[in-house]
Amino acid sequence: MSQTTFLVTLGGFMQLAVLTSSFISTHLQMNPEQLATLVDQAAMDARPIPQLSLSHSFSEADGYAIQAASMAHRYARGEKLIGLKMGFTSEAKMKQMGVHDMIWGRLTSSMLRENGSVLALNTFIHPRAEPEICFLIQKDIERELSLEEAPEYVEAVAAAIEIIDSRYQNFKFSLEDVIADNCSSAALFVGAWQDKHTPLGDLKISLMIDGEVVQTDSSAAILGDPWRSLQAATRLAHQYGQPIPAGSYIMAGAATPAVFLSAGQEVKAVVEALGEVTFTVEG
Ligand code: OOG
Ligand code: MG
Repeated sequence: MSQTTFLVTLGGFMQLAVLTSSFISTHLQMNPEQLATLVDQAAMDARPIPQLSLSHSFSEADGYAIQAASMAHRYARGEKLIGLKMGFTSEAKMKQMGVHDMIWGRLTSSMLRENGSVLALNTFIHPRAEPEICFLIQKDIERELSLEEAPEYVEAVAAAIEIIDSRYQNFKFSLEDVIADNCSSAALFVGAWQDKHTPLGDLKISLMIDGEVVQTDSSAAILGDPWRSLQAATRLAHQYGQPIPAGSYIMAGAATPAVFLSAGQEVKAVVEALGEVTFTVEG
């Protein structure tokens, strides 16, 4: 090959390379609204997608913007905001998922299931259950509350189970990814409401499957006391401009790792002093 031919060939190749990479980057660089559509569609189709952070670099604040945009799709379909959930408020959860900070997401009317009901698996990708504590809000919250004033805004507390179902392949994500995916929120079951004065700082929380305890810990694993999780929820909601109206549910986050579900299981969470909540996986 003469030197000229070589240079022409090299030039052509480089031009092609530039064209290809600009095609790939315009194709991959989606805006928050387009990324929100991806996670929303994955949830609707129950089909996992690659982690967004593999093709896009974005911040936690961007993750919350994507989450808000994906929720707008749900509201447009008629789902109502019923509350908020805290995530990664225990060491056990952070360790299981390989992340380092707490997060918050939104709960909608379509996620709330009746205690004791049957959960069909076909609308989920790879659902997991985790035992939780839920707060029922009594008065509108529009600012960060102190730990001391929080009880005044709460009506009752209950044992709960959260179903999480990451829209990402293999349930693998970065903190930004999981925030964008509304913190894996998929469904929740709430037990009978109990006196809000019940001390929550050191209650035994267990998840049982078919009568056997599969996870157990103390509620102290949740930031030392689940009330701290509620306090953090008021801080984060205020920071991101999300009001918490009276009647909202606030999930404090799991004290234990989450457990994959399979057909036919009887799942129950038992929280000392608060009672139990249960569902059956369709078999
Ligand atoms: C994210 C949700 C975390 C909790 O209770 O810590 C969460 C996930 O683990 O997929 O809900
Ligand atoms: Mg949870």
